[in-house]
Amino acid sequence: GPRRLLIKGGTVVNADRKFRADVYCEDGIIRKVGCDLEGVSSDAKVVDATGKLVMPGGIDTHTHMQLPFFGTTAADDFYHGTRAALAGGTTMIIDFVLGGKNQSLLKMYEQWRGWADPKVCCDYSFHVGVTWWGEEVYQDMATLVSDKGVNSFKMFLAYKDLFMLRDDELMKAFMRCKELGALAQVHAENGDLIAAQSEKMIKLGITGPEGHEMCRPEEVEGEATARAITIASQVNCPIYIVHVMSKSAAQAVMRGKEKGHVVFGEPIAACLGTDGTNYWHKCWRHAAGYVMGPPLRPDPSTPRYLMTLLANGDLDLTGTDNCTFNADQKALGASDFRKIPNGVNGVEDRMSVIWEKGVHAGLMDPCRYVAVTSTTAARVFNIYPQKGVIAEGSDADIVVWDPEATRTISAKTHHHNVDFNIFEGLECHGIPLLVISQGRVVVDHGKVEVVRGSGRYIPRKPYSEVVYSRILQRDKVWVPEAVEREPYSGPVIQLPPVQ
Ligand code: DUC
Ligand code: ZN
Ligand code: ZN
Ligand code: ZN
Repeated sequence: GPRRLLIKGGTVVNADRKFRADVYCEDGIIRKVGCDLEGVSSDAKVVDATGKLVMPGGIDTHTHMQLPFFGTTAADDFYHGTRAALAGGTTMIIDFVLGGKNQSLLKMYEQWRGWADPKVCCDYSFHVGVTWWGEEVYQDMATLVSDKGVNSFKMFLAYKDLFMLRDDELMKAFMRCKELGALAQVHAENGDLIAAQSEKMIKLGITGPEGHEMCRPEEVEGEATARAITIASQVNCPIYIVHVMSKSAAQAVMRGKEKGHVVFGEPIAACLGTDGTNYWHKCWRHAAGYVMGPPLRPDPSTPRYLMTLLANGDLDLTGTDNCTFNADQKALGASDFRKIPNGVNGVEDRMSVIWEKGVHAGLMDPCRYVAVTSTTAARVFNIYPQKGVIAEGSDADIVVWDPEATRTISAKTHHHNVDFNIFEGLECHGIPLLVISQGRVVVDHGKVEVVRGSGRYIPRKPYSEVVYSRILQRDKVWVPEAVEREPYSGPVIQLPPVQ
């Protein structure tokens, strides 16, 4: 028979408002939201949400499950990674198809689908990395948009020789994204500066994890962020800055918005919940555990600063860049920080960390919390209202949240397939009592029961109204014309020949 679920007595929290209501789901879809729905079905499983919040499940905009990287593979695969996501209240991830130069985007997309589909426990989607430029890429982008449900592409200004694009290539990629109605995402760090300065750092004998941050300080991120926004604005293309890690990068995003550009900023759980002082930790394994690109910042006031901007609307939505490596993988860089696989955890703890540092700390209200953890992601990536809202007709991806209960984050109890947690010891208010994916209870008071391979690939259509409305309007206004005037007829000075 149909799968029926009634969530009784809770307070529904959407991005726009909070209200008391029961939520009735059937076959993975929210069918009714309203008061006193117990008469709706006699054979529904009933869960009591009295005194609790009923929120749309989290959408993590940025993960790298089982990414082949630094000669190894990220420890959380699509099974462990999505299981950890669900355990923490995230019911959808958007991962990245990401390979090196000259690789076929289409073939890689199929390869990633092959990895993910048999393993994913929650719904998911893919961004695709554009790491080189050519006719084939240009064509593949169109096919990915029209046939494969991809509406976002990530370009890199860092990882020289591996992923990095030159500015002219970045501009072409922006123009193509705009043509296709796809969203242009940018990893903004200056890859040339990083390459030169990291070599210098090693020569100076600074080979430990602190060198990773010292050779790419936050100005290196701020410069690339401003440059990417400048280039996007020149071709009137909306732009999405992934992993905004520093005050400098956040300020570049704010400056872009202030000038009227369509810029989205995505801070991640790591930079909202911890900081780069950890690179100076006496224990190498501890310090290396935090190595990621861009790095966390040693200025300890950064997390609260970024959270404040996120609360205000200066930054927009959150992901994690979840890309985990075990201590023995991190040890590939034991004598040279350049070889430490870049990546940290986050997919399991993002919802709790943002509740703790955002809502519990008094910086944001529950509606804004839902916006930055779910709704805005759904809107920007064009899967709203299928995702990101508790409403009739939407997918039954739901979290029943206890805002007062606490838990202490630890690698001992997390669901990641990795032996380290960057939030170790952080006590968080706010825990997911129940997590519901496709109308099925997959987390029940700490008991995690997921179904391998049950997650669906969610195709996304181009031209999100949110992303493109202002741009399309501006294109109509901006029609430059040459001034009509008499041709110049005066004397012409003969310049001396160039020596
Ligand atoms: N940064 C990371 O730390 N890991 C994956 C890719 C990236 O850009
Ligand atoms: Zn990146
Ligand atoms: Zn240690
Ligand atoms: Zn990433």
